[in-house]
Amino acid sequence: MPTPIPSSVDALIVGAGFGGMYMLHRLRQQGLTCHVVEAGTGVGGTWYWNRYPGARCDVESMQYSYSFSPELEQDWQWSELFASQPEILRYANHVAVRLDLKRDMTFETRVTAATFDEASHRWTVRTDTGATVSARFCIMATGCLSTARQPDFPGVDSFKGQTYHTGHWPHEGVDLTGLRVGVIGTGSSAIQAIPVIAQQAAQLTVFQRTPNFSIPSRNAPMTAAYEQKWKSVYPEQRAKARISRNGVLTNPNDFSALSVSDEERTRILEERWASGGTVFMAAFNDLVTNQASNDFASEFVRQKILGMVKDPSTAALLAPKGYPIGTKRICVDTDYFLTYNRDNVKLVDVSKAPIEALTENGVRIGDTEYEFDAIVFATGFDAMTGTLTRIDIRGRDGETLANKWEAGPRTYLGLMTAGFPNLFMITGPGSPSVLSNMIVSIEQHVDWIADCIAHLVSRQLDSIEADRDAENNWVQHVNEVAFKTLYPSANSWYMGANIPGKPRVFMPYIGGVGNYRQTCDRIAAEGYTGFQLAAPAREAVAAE
Ligand code: N01
Repeated sequence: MPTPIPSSVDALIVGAGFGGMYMLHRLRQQGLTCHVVEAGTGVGGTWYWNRYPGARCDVESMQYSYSFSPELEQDWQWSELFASQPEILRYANHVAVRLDLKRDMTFETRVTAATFDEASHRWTVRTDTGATVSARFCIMATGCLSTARQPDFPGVDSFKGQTYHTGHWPHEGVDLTGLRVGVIGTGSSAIQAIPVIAQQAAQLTVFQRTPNFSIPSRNAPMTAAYEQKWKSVYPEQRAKARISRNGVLTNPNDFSALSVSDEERTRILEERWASGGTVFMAAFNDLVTNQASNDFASEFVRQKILGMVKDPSTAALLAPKGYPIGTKRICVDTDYFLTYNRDNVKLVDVSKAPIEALTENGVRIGDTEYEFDAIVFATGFDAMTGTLTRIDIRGRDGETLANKWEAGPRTYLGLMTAGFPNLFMITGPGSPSVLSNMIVSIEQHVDWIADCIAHLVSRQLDSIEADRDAENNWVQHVNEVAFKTLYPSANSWYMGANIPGKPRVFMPYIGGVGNYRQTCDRIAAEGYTGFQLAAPAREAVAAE
């Protein structure tokens, strides 16, 4: 029986991932009454849902963890350089127990609607269990990649075998041993899952529409020396990450790929390839802004792929072409390309001849039917906006968020959207979010929101709302910065390109985690420039 939801709170938080968990902790510390509503049966967000084989984080575990508690970061021990999904989920549960978060959380309950009442300046939030809660603040900690994109192939329901989506993997696990398995998609999730599935399945067929650039992770067991090295300098390292470009310490080279000789460029790329992981993209400072520089890095990785895959036609299909490296989310793998050297693995190119239908036996392309016992949809997410616009959120004058964002998301700083007072988003569109170490960006947003609410409470103000002009300027700025880079040239989910009919808008803010933090801090220090703070006060929020 889920914990009952109180009928009235100061702050209602939607989602019990890393954002919702820390938000609850901060606001409780400030004396607010708060409650978290979560669709899953437990905490962890992304790491609760994405349980597919091989799931792991591509940010180093020493950097992918909360930094707000020195005791927590010193106590917790990671077993690998890159933590696996089960270990990150254990960490999330450890934090929830340690901070006693679950007593203010209701699980197995999905928020379906949130309506702003102009007279009381309060939100009425509804759930799929019929609960209604009144809240002064509504905080969407709903994640950027939380609405799975289920493919709508004709005949999808006629397939007699099992289908799975990587983002909704069964909690009890799936035994694919000895089965004929099809995987549709070759994004980050598939690239992690395929090498593991290939070891279990009798036959694995991968349907690839767009090949991806992927860098070997070089994952390894954590050593005591490496862990201690980090833990002895955590405060300094965390401070550096907060003002870095992506919230990850990548030891970036601050010079152009064009400023060095051919030999030196190759030497640097080899060095990055050998050390592994996304730090590859920090080999030069212009890989995502200068086509010529990017061409070198793209070609370097293409040659690596061609060198790893034995069958020349499979190798040629796997080598990405037509978009610059890094402009679709760079992938990180363990033996992904080598997996295609196995006798039981086959690659099918669906870029020109797409999957037409699912049949009762499998997948049909033209006259060919591929027969399977199980099909894995690694087809991604309706990223950044999909979860928010699926909730019936209504602000001033009954305007819905889905309607307001019809031509693309409009936010001020990715934190609020005009016309929706006291509705905050953690890592919303228009903030660095998915272009950064998510935990660094989550902590920054939670701290900013908590400080903002403390500001309102201490001044007995009713509400805060983004100004339309400030929002327009921010949307324009987000767009301008994006179009100074190579990112918009790729058909990526950053651009909404993976969802038919979704507006093509570059959704995250690419101006850099450090710059963005400075902007948010300055705006707060100036008394929340670009926001309207409602006065006179009705009542002190914390005293409700
Ligand atoms: O999803 P994706 P994902 N027929 O959208 C293909 C994060 N993440 O779940 O590129 C055939 O990247 C689609 O093809 P195309 C990370 O931010 C992080 O893998 O549209 N194929 C694509 O290949 C990541 O970027 C980690 O042409 C179809 C694939 O499905 C994000 O999550 C691990 C198709 C979808 O790839 C999403 O990754 C995992 C069709 N009809 C995920 N429809 C780490 O931290 C779609 N596709 C390591």
